[in-house]
Amino acid sequence: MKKLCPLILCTLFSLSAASIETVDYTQELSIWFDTPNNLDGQAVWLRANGTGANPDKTWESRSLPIGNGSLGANIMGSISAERITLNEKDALERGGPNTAKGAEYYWNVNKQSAGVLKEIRQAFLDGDSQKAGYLTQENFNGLGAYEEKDETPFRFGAFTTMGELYVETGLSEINMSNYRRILSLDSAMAVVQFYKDGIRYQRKYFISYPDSVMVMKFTADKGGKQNLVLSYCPNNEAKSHLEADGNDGLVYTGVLNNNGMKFAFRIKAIHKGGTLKAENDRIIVKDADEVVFLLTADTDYKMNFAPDFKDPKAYVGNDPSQTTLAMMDNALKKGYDELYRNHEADYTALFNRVRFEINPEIGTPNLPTYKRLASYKKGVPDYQLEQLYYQFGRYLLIASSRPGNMPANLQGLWHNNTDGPWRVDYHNNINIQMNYWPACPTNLSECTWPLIDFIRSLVKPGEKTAQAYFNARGWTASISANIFGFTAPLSSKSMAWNLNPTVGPWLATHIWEYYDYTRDTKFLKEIGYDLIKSSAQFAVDHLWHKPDGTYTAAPSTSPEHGPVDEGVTFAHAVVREILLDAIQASKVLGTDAKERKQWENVLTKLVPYRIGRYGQLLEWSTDIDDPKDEHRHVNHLFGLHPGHTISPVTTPELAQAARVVLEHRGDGATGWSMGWKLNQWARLQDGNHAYKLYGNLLKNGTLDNLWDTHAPFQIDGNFGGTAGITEMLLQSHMGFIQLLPALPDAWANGSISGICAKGNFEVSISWKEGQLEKAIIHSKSGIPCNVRYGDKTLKFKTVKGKKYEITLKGDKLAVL
Ligand code: FUC
Repeated sequence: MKKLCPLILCTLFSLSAASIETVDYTQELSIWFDTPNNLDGQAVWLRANGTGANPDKTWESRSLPIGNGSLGANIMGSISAERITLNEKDALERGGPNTAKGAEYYWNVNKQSAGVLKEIRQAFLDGDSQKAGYLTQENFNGLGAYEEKDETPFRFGAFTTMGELYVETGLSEINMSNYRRILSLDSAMAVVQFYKDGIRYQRKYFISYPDSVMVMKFTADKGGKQNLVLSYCPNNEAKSHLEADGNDGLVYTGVLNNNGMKFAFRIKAIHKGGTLKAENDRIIVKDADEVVFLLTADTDYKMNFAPDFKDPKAYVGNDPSQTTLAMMDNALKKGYDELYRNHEADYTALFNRVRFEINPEIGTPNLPTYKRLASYKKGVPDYQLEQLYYQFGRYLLIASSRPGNMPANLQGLWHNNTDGPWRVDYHNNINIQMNYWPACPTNLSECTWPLIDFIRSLVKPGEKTAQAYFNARGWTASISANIFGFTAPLSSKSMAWNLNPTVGPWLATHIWEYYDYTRDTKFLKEIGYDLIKSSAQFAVDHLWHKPDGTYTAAPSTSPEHGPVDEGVTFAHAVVREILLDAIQASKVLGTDAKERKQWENVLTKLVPYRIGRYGQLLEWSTDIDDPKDEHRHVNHLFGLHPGHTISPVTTPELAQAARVVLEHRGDGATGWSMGWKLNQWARLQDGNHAYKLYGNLLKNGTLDNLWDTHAPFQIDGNFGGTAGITEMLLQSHMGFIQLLPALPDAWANGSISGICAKGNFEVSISWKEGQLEKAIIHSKSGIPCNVRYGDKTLKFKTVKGKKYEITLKGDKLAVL
């Protein structure tokens, strides 16, 4: 972020600073507030059921999230007590085979409905779509409920809070000034600073991935000022026990009522000066100069790719009271400075790969982020806020998705209640996929690993779902998944959202994407290919081979929209994508030539894209589209984005039909929907319209802490936004690298470095007055490079490890 007044706050604070450093973190790439939060929302434990709003608005819009992929926390930064909400995504979740009725009951969620397909398809042939719809609705739901009130024990489950910590400070807001609550994206650290009675107080918080520990440091520029009482409020869905651990710590053990999942955390406090003691369930600090709290947390959850369907403990692993002990021993040995150094090195190695600047010559005053957002909403340009939002998406992915953990869920990793909107689940009809759109393009391919592991966890249970409903080979999943391999449709008869068998193949396209960006052939051979192939097998088998020789997805629905159909565009687009992926993957590995022929054959006979009476890309098999329809889902444009079967360069007529759909749908909607349309407009290479969607996402789908809102808070829009900006600047999905394909007029000057293109290229681009200045392409696999800028093209061979500078020479692209 541009540093307009780097010294002002520094100086203010440094006048009296003696024992604490005087960094002004607001001058870094940061999200910050200048007023403290109140404590009204503490541990209210309200359930935001269904699609309900979060009851704690302050938490939702004014807390600061930190995390390391498994442990997450939100910092509220109140004065009289620090309130910290805690989460464990690896993984504190209710539901699963260890619920009271046992494993066999848990896994008995699929209806055996494949036998009904013949009748449904005959009804379509007879033109009786009502009968087809009725039969589908009665048979293509599942046996497990989505709401706790509809089923005891609740087996689908929900992501749940690990409770809240409070650190009472004994300070009031009287005579308090210069308050700052800052999330530094440069160092992945939250900082709270303020003056009180002339003394400068500072709290710092970070969660380390390499050392699996949360670190909290309380200091002041005057000695003896730390009078703290640390206490904890547990999740009331658990039996829990909290006790002192020696003189300087607490140990908590809990067991979730619903499924017996064990979880634990430990806290140790290290103080300088004064006294410190652990008493029952509290840590009491008196007159200390400085206190560092270390927190380690874990559950007994174990990821399982091949669960034994009879074993209630299939997902039960190590005892968390032991694992947290080992983590704590390690953290205590290292101490604050070393823990911070490790954390910073680990985080910056990922985060600093990408730099982004828009119109660097135009400065914006360094105001608190919520004030900047408010003036942006009124139409005041703020390019640095746009940069910040972009990088915040990368920050959030690093904080919520690191190898060895579960993927980012509907709220990433941050949730403050016992149950939440849509169970804070893995929603497979757009949301989890959107979470991972920015991973490879923004040079965070490692962060895809939790998604890859999650997909692997769906295969064995997903084979049962594929057989039960379609008598199909391979595997699939349905609309909602959990950490315990849930792949069946839910019990609702509302087919519009609950019938969605192509979400499995959609997930599997991410496996190919990962390969396509990284060109990691070992991965493809050892892990990726089987996932893609078995998904392609499902895709083929689940289609209806009609008497006229065509293949169509019957029955299917367009996500959350419209009737049961004999073949929706979305389902066909996904099938097209996974079959193309499988064909390419089998060619890369030189395998399955015979099966490849079948995939190619199905592709040629799959019902094609069709253009309707308004010039729109048809959403359903018949032209029932309504130009006034502003539904948030735009899944029938899957081929435009995230797929690659529609493009203005290669299929201009279809691209035009997709444009008509986007024009009909309009530029508003929920946060994630605006994020998606931003990507789709970018793929249409209309930079100004993409920019309009980005503006709308910031103006109408963003909370004060820059979290995306549906409403309520849902993290997918953050990731969709970051992915969309990358799509505006670089595209590589059509077999060539396109530089600045959708640069808006407003971004006249700028640069981005370190983003990635398919083929394992790293790309840096700078532009001036709306024109390419130069691009540096780093070839990391040494494959030929095919570049486009506008209508100019350039092909050249590359050597692995070499960088190539591309510029405009006259009206041609040239490589230096
Ligand atoms: C999809 C969307 C909803 C919501 C839910 C979590 O089903 O249609 O708007 O985002 O996911």
